[in-house]
Amino acid sequence: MADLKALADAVIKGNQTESVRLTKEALAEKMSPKRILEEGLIAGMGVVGVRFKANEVYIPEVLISARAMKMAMEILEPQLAAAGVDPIGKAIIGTVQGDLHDIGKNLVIMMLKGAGFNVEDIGVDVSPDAFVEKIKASKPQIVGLSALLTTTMPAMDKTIQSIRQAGLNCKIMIGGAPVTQNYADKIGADGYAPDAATAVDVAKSFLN
Ligand code: B1M
Repeated sequence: MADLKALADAVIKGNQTESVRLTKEALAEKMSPKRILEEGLIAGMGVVGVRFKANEVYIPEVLISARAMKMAMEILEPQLAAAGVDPIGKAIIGTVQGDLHDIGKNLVIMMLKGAGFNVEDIGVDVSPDAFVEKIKASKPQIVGLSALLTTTMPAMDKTIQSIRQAGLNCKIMIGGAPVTQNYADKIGADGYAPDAATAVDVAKSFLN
């Protein structure tokens, strides 16, 4: 019988070979893809998120775990789609105009995917108009803006104004090293997260 606890452990330890092997084993035993996702991969990334928040593990460990999850997801995703398993929510995330930093954004995306969200990465240096167009095309419930420079924080304000003026119905979360809850309140963002693990909590709170 495939061991989902061992699969979760493989993700926690960032053991890519084991996460792939155990996912294949579980599928070969006809275990439901949803169960493999929830009790194996998401359970493992959930533990990583808790440890990251508690400063028990750091960014390199999170990236290694996320890679182990990603490799297993590549095997699982077609089976999930075939079984009609829906993601818990849809998000698009980008770094705002003028800003090329993407390491934090990518980490947020990995953690959200790890929590069961369908996430579209729209890249870096994304203009307010491009955000609006992407939201119109993809209709996400959640839009994430990342900025790492004090000089690009005003682009978050402009982007939020453009999204609101276009009348688009979505929750907006912002984050990045210079960003604060005060700034989020000031520019009318729906939520702020100081780190990738908290971003998952904020995104989930939007769904309720
Ligand atoms: Co840049 N850079 N950089 N840089 N860079 C900083 C940010 C800086 C603080 C360095 C410094 O001077 N000490 C400084 C900004 C100063 C300021 O504005 N106050 C700076 C500068 C000035 C610049 C340039 C202007 C340098 C120059 O050319 N003169 C230039 C700007 C280019 C541009 O964007 N237009 C530049 C360029 C670069 C590189 C290209 C070399 C590279 C980026 C590579 C890449 O991202 N692919 C780079 C890097 C790597 C950094 C540092 C060293 C590291 C940033 C990082 O990745 N951190 C950074 C100094 C530092 O932070 N020590 C620095 C790790 C990452 C996981 O953390 O991104 O904060 P972070 O993400 C966290 C949270 O913030 C949060 O979750 C993440 C995980 O917990 N989070 C979100 C992030 N986005 C979120 C979104 C959310 C929620 C949470 O919801 C949607």
